Amino acid sequence: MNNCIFCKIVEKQIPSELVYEDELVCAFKDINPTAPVHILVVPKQHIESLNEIEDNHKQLIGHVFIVAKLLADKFEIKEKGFRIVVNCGQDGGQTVNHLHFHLLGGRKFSWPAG
Ligand code: DGP
Repeated sequence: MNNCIFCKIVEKQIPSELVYEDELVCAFKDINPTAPVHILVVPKQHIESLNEIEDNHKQLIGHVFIVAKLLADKFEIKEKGFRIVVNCGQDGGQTVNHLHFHLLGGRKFSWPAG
């Protein structure tokens, strides 16, 4: 946790392009965007991954999706559509071990995921 890059962003020890913040989450632009809109919605609490969520995180996780929807509206991707991605673990492609939700939009995505 001490060396967690997202904890440092949450605590403003390192800069980010912050687009939203409240008592539970913050959201900032991904440093390596893969779509015209690529925002990370991040719980302030350090949770390593989706594997570590518990019953007492239900409100927090629900809140993340409400914030993501608000940001989709703010960044004008709500009407055409968007994607929310959570990478979990090695095979899931997770590279930062602090739970985060990718909000992606502004282009058409393919399926299945690569
Ligand atoms: P994931 O692969 O799902 O763990 O995604 C991690 C994302 O975090 C990746 O798209 C790049 C982004 N990222 C990594 N370090 C930083 C950083 O220091 N600042 C910002 N804004 N994004 C970062």
